[in-house]
Amino acid sequence: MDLRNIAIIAHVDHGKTTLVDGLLKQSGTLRDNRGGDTNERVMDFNDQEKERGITITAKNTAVTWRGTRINIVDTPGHSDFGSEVERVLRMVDGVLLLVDAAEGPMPQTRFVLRKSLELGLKALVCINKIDRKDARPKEVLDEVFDLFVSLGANDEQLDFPVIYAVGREGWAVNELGQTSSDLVPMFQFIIDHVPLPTSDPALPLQMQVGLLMHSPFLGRIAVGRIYAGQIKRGQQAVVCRPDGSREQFRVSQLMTFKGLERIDCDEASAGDIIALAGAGDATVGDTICLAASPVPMPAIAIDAPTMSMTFSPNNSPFGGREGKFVTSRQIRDRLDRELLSNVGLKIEQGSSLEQFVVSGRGTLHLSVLIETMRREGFELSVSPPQVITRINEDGKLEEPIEEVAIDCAEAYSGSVIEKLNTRGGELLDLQASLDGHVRMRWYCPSQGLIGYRSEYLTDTRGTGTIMHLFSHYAVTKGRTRMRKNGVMIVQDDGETITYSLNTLQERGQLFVHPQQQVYHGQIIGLHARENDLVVNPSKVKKLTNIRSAGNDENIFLTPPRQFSLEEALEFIGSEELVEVTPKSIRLRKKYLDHNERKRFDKTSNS
Ligand SMILES: Nc1nc2c(ncn2[C@@H]2O[C@H](COP(=O)(O)OP(=O)(O)OP(=O)(O)O)[C@@H](O)[C@H]2O)c(=O)[nH]1
Ligand SMILES: [Mg+2]
Repeated sequence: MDLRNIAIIAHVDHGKTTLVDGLLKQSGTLRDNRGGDTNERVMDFNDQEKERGITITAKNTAVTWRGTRINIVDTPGHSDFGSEVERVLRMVDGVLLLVDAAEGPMPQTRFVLRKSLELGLKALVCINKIDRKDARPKEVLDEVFDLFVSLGANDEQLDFPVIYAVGREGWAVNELGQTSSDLVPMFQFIIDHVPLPTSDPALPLQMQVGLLMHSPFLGRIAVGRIYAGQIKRGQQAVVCRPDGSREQFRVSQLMTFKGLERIDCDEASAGDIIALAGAGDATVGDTICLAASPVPMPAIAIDAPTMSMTFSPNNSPFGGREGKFVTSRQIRDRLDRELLSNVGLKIEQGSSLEQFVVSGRGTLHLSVLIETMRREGFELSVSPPQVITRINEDGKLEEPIEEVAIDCAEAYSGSVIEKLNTRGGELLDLQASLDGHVRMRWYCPSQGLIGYRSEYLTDTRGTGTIMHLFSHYAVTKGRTRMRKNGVMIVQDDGETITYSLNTLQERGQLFVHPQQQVYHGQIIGLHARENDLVVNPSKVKKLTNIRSAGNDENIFLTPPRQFSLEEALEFIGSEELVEVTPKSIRLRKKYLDHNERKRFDKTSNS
């Protein structure tokens, strides 16, 4: 059977997964048994992907169209999951670069295209969402061309084929102005332009693992492309790791893809993307070879992480109340397991045996892991995100700098510029568009961007977009992130009372409801001033002979501020932690004891 291998790459939200839906449906691969709305974005099947509406892990599927099998890898567009894209590009022979017809190329468009061109992959361009009212497909095509040029594309790569699409309505056309009611032009486009796999079936077997899947029946499943040779069920094979170690196994099950399913097969040969059970501990980057003639492939290179957080067991007074897994041993085992499939992640021992420094691409990369762990029943204390610095050849400290792309209404641009300036940003480019919007490009230290997203959304009344992506390392200008305001810290363990919360809310913004259990050292509010304040939220009103203590009915409390996990992580300061359990997210001081904390403050200030 004819074969094509393609990855769909783009900036976040440019419509990759929606287009894959269309390809699955129109090739007749997806049985319509899910009904209604749930049939949308079927490749985003993990819980957090559904809830957040974004793709988190790269996944593969396959469709058959007029006798050709097309292996398709859907990739995430959010920059925090960039390593997911990097690791799968070696599995394919071409990429379909989707670009939103209104937004044009964005930072992640550049990143994924650069990675593809570096690997010498053929890039096909799809200007998507041409139904948008603000679509400007011709200009966007010019911008895409400029992007190829700026990335140093060769003549052949510059001569990229183009197609126009409305992925959500399931149609594509080769020229603007043409009409079509389906994706036939898209299938044909892929078959015409994606090079055939050139891998040689006569050479000894080489399959490199690019993805891992899990099945309750088969256990771990290794997914990858066969670069050379053939593989048969029942064969003796060997896993070759980049560190030189090897592990023999028997291929107990061999599968190819069809839509969301895996179909058993007896053999497969070079060029195809397959799944394999029984390969022991094989992990991403390992090569699977025949036991008789092993030829390992080089490891997959992935950009280094730029941000880290320290995970430790939850040692708050409420530790162990809500979770199943609470010990440092359990946390370490879980993190070790995560390393097997989460290729962009790095884990090191922290300053004590109980602490683990977990590094990744950004806050979201790490918070998705924390969220997964809490859903599994883990409790953790997590330190605030810290950028990973390095020392250059001249002995100077360097910090990661990100490229920031902003699109907001002109009226808000003043406050955006002011804020980013104080956060160490450097404005590169500013363009006003006809519709009263301003587009800006900035360089800003990663450290300065921590916590900025929520401020930005407030400043632009939720109407602006902001994207950022690691760009390079530069000598640090020594700005550190500081929350301007102090916090309100609970004095003694107890339960919050409406009466006292009412007095406290005059002094700042509260994070707790009445009748909530709190502990000493917990953070329950933002102080309106710069200093921290130790408060008593459990104070009962003094009884007088006229009124009773319970007379709280007339008190109106402003609803407390609720934090998502990411917001909590970006909110806390260096001597603070986020306590994460399956049921709660609490903020706390690292040193809960008030005297101990004061002692620490004195020593660290002197
Ligand atoms: N107007 C318009 N909107 C579309 C089209 N295709 C997708 N969308 C919308 O764009 C949003 C993002 O779609 P997704 O398919 O999740 O985008 P994605 O590229 O997979 O996003 P990530 O995987 O998170 O990077 C959704 O709200 C879609 O409904 C289209 O052709 N036209
Ligand atoms: Mg997606």
